[in-house]
Amino acid sequence: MNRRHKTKRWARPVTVTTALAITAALLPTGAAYAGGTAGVAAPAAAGVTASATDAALAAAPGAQPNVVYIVLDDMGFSDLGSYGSEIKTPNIDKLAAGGLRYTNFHATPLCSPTRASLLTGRNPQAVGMGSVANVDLGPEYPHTRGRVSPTAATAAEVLKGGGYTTLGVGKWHQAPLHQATPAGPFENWPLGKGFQRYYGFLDGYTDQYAPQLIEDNHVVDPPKKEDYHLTEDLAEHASRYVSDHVSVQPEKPFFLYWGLGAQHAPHQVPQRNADLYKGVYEAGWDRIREERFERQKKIGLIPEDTPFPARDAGIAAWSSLSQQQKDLYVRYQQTYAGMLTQADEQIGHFLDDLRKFGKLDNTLIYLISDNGASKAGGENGSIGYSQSGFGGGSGGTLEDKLESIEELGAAGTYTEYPVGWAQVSATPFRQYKGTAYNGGVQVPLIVHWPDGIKDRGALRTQFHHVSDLTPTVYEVLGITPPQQVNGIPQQPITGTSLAYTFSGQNEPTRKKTQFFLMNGNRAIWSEGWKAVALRKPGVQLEQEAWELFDTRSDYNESRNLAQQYPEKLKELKKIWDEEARNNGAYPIVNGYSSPAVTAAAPIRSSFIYYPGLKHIGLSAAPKLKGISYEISIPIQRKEVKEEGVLVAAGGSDSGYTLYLKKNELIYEFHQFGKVYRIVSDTPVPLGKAEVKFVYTRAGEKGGSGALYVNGRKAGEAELPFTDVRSTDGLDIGRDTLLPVSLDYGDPDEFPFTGLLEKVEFKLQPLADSKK
Ligand SMILES: [Ca+2]
Ligand SMILES: [Ca+2]
Repeated sequence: MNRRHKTKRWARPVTVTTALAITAALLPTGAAYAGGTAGVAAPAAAGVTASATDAALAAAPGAQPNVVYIVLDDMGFSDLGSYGSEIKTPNIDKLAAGGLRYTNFHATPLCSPTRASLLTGRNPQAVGMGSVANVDLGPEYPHTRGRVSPTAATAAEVLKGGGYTTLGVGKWHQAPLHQATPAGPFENWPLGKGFQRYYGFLDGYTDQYAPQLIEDNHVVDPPKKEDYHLTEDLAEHASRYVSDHVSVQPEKPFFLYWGLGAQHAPHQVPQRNADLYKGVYEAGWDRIREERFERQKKIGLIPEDTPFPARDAGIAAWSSLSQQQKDLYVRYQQTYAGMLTQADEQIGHFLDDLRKFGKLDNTLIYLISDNGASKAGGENGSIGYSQSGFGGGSGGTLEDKLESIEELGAAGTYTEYPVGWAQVSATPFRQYKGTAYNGGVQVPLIVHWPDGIKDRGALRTQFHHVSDLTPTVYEVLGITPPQQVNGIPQQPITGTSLAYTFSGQNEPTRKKTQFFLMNGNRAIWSEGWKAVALRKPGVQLEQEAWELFDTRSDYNESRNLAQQYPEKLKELKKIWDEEARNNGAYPIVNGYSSPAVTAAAPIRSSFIYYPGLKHIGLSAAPKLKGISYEISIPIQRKEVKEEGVLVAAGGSDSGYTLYLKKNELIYEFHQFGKVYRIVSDTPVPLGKAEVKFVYTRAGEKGGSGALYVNGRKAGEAELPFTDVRSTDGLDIGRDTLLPVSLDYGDPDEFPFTGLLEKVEFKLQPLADSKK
């Protein structure tokens, strides 16, 4: 595969502040904190009181703590230094050393559901986010709408009503992606959900060098800064938003939500940062996993008697790998680790700013990961979409990846580490993102609040869940969430505040039950017992085997007691069923494979786009998969040198572009290293002209593309398909972010310099094809 990029983005030197490093070994063990001084903050001013009306959301009196949620993505339980890792995360470790680390904290198995749960204090199905925001099954499936129901106000809405300034940066993934257009609709965008300012991205992931960005209710143009990286950009915006706020309204508290793109794929970081880990990962994933495990015991994060889980069946012993494989796999993990160190550094800059503003001690900060480590990179990892099962590509061969090893981590790639490293991230657990085993849902939680938590650097072992974090904030702020918001009656909040753990080190958990469901993967935790069932395609739900664990004596789910305690399992399955009913989780669906995935997206067979339209994400662009269609574009030119892109989608890894250059009309389709190109056989006349691309589907597989100039066929080629998979979307009159063609030449985005009247897509009526 030969994937070139318009610019190489490797140059930026990154300094890692090792002086701040607190190695895991230096952090005291949990045992050392027995009897430590503990103090819970008295609830701040009694602020807001319960009422059935919106009017009850009166401003809270002053000196309220500020609140910051920092959400890392797809980062496993063991990846932070303070959770046993060799990865350098000195700033986050400092946060841990000044606050609390939780050893028994759980997210949901996936991105959007965790964020919905975090922001609302409820279970994801109950609020409409049973799957990711990409999946909107329509009104018949209220548990899977790709959005948060207005019956479950977010922390931003409630805190804004309580007198807070509400700020957000980074990953949103809480609006159905068919609404991610320059024209909304906006009710599920951050500003529709209680944020007053927001800068970030709507999708579940984006290219770190060429991200699809929004600010407030606007799609914004791509960053033009040399050596740009999204993680730095988000940190700068987080700092600026807070700086603006404290400069102008220092007496008023703020709430900041910060969702990092890190550590979701694509794993992209300047080479210099990855190079920090030269010589580290040659030890191999078996050895690194053992070392993390031993460190976790030493820190006291995991019980002494925790058994070391066997290597997964699908992962090769490091010693059995070829040198070429080792070289490739080491590069992936260097990139992953370098990306996390960069994220840590940026979090450190933000925390330094908070300190400068005099706000660090009076700010309650949570830092979590939204789910466990991802195994989507498969056996060999991925460098391009073509190599990623997640991106829908073929998976690619080891040879493909070795061939593109120098591209690893660069702009336009979809770099993701192989499952061997995901198991290291999951130490000491089994399984990954997407399942309700510990490896999918047990994640770090660090709470830092010097004014409210006197116990420093201590561990907390109580079972808790991401839906408990916002209820905790309401409790410590003395805010009773209103029964109506915007005139809409609110569902009860089901999370359990963990504020009692701020002082109560040894107090048993107040959580009684926690229910998990993700694409048919199920689990229930109840008073220390946990039952888990993994969805098996083709097997009836009722026939699936459940495993049973006593988590009080079995920290990492290593002893299945289902045979030994059938009655206990039966009881837990009954509780699961009750919880599923209480949370509106039936019928159980697999969001990805459901035929109704796009049911709620507007179905149209005609799209007319006018010049000046901002970038549109692929989820909201015309769907070209498996259908015949045409794109017709009336233009007007005075001179031959008027040229440029008429319409383009995606980038050079996967994308199409229709452009004029040197008086020729050119169509290119790029897919995973292959380039299909059609060039008009006659010049495009000056003056008014209509150019057209027509794609004709031929049966189940295959098809052909043709160019027309003023109604006359001007070129034709076989084209097996033309649908695009990319972090980049659709542009009219230019090609932003990742350029599709390598032939544009110098001008940035290669904007069309003639007159472009409109770009019209006419799709084969969808009734004729599968939706
Ligand atoms: Ca995630
Ligand atoms: Ca592009």
